[in-house]
Amino acid sequence: MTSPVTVSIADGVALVTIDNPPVNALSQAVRQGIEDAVNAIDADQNVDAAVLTCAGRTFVAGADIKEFGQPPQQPYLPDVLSTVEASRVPWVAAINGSALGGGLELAMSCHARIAAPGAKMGLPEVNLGLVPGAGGNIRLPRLVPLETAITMVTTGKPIGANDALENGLIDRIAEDDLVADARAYAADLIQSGKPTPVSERPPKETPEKEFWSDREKALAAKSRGQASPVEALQALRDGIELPVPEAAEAERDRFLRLRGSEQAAALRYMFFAERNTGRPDDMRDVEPLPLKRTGVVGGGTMGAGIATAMLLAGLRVDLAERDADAAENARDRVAGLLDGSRKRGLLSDAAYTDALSRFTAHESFEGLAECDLVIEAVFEDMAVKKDVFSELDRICRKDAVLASNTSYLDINEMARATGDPTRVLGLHFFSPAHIMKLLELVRTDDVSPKALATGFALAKTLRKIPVLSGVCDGFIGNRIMSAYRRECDFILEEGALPHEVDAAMQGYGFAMGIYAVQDMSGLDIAWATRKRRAPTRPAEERYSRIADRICELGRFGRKTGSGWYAYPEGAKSGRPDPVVEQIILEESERLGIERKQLSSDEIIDRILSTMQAEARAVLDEGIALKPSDIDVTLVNGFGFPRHRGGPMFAAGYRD
Ligand code: 3H9
Repeated sequence: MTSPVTVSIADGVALVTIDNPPVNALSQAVRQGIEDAVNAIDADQNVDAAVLTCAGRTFVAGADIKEFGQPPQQPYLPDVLSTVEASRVPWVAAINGSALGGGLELAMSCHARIAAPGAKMGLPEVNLGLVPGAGGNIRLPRLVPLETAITMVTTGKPIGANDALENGLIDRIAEDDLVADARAYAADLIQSGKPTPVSERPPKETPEKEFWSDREKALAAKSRGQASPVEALQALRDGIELPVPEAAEAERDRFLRLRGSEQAAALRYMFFAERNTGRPDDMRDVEPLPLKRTGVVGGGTMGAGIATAMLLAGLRVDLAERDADAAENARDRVAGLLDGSRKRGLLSDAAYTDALSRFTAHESFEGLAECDLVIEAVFEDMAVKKDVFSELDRICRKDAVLASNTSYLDINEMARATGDPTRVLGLHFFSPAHIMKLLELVRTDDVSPKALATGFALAKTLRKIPVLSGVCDGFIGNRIMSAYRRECDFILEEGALPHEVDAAMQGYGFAMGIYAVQDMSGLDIAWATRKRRAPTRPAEERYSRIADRICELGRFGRKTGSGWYAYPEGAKSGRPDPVVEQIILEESERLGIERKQLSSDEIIDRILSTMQAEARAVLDEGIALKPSDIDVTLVNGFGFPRHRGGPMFAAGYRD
């Protein structure tokens, strides 16, 4: 078998090229190839320097994650990198695309680094439940300031070439031809001599004990039970405080221990699950409609968010409202959201102006006539939505795809309001639509493969994670969420209070509990849905009246100053409210339930088993195609802790 690592020599410089598509991961063959390359170069007296480069669109994106479920195979990466660092000649890493994880560790084991202007560098191991495992904790704090090192290892966020240069992670940025500039750099080093290997340099800073313990405490409080951020901080501290050979041994032990952990297995599973939600195999060859002009109906929170998401992805957007005032408000809302992205530093002034110039708010549907795809985001009412669809059917191009952003309603019924149901599908965004990654793609009964393929293409353009769902009340996510929310209300009737349920969920790793979430998003829409369903609800079905009684008092959550919790003036989070407690106690009594204390574990068990039972029904009915799609939905749309892998993973499901 030919090696994925090749060496070619010209003018005393060896060009070492890694070619292991798609992302040049450090598989066993690549590690072996690098080690062989060092040995060959060291033995060749005609070679005075080496340039390490990668074929394809990126530098090395890290260790091969697929190998993590198996026993480590020699040569081990830390040893290979020590060999590079100990090479007789200077090595220059030429970084294009992304240098991530083991890829950045490889670059740091070289004697100098030059990057393309668009390159990104990071240590994302923490997101896989790991810590850098090949000297990253030793070399990084010898190149960059301590704070930069801490941020990089504990958040996993990559930095761009300019930041990398400013922080000392790289030495040069290439001007036009990366490899040519790297060769020139190598020639300079032949003249000036090999720089001191990074692991032989002193750490940039060596803080006191208290510094580390304070940081550890703060990080643990933020990590919601995920172990890897604190482990990464500790590994970095070892890298700074211990002698290098001991630090390397401690890092390796920590890496291998974490690699075998349940959290790492869950995060790895999520990594692949999120990349496996795309088009089903039978749709691989279907051509989507090219998306040049997109349309949105409705400029409320969802409509404006969807328009913003599309503008941020470079699309042209026409938004239709019912009159001039509403159109003006929609324009302000979209401009406000774009401005928010600008203030967070995600959008330059020029990009902001460009995005806004691609946006038009119309005071009627006529402005949507030339769109390739239109998404309606109007009030959740079937009659209103059907009117919108028949109007769109009349005005839009006959080949345009029409989509609904409904979160619960029957899209088949909406499709039947058009003359051509094959062009109708659901595109269910999550709020805030320009930030949340999840997009439920709802397959209506008659939808054409082309319309569905267009939905997948849109998801790709927006860099969102598409999950295919069948039509049912609430689709995958909201249906499962409704089931466990109902169960939580039963838990209240049986003995717990809202803040105890929320504390149990946060203890498990949710960012927020179900009651705090409801207060944040408002209780009125779900109340309207319950009222809509009341006439068809089976009399024998268990039904909790607690939420209805809270809504009857006009308590619709934060926006009204009270809901499941009270929000006294200026309160950032809700306070348990005796009014709500009284309603709960009265309901228990009315139902003849003797209240009993429920532990956090019992509460979580009830929530998880309800989620899992509903998830199995969703699978059995063919609403979701596979268990991992359900996990991706719950993690990305409903705050299920990623390091737990999702309810199906927690139930023992593995891909
Ligand atoms: C590590 O390095 C540990 C070391 O410290 C110590 C070791 C001892 N391995 O995301 P995409 C696949 S931990 C295997 O769709 P993009 C991916 O599954 C590692 N496969 O593209 C997909 O396959 P498919 C630290 C990988 O352009 C295809 O490549 N590194 C790996 O949107 C394309 O991926 C990381 O955590 C991998 N490492 O984004 C980086 N990476 O086509 C993880 C990707 O069959 N990777 N694949 O579905 C990424 O963040 C993104 O993939 C990247 C490209 C930004 C590189």
